[in-house]
Amino acid sequence: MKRSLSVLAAAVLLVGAMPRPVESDTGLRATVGPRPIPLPAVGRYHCHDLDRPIIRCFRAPAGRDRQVTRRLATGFGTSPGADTMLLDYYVTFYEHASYGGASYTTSGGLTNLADIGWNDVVSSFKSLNGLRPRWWEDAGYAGTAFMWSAGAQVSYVGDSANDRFSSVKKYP
Ligand SMILES: [Ca+2]
Repeated sequence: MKRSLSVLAAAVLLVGAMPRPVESDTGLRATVGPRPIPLPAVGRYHCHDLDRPIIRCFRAPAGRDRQVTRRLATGFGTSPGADTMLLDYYVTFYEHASYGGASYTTSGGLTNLADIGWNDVVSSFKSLNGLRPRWWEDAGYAGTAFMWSAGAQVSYVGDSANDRFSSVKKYP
């Protein structure tokens, strides 16, 4: 009995050490350059999801910002419907106050920030395109909602909201 238990424990350890699948039930998947990364690792990088369902991640925010800018420059007028999609990006959010730590620029709703390693992490954000995010303390846009004015640049969300957001979507 003891031996079979230790074999089982070893098997569990082995499974635990295997890379997690990059797919989630949201259909999102993530890369750093050409390399796929597990979705929960997204929270350690600087990413954007303008190419949904692909989340593109970078080791520095400048890499992400350059690519977002390039998408905007090349997107307008070159591909049907592209401007609508690109104008949908509405917020960059940050791990720490004063726009520090990991960051993420999104173009769509994120029903469960835990999927991408961002649950209860956000401390500051910058609204983009004159839009704004609406945040919820629970996944699935549930629980207490938090919102600031359109275009708000919020260097600290405050003690009552810090590290509490679990879902987000665009609000006009
Ligand atoms: Ca935080």
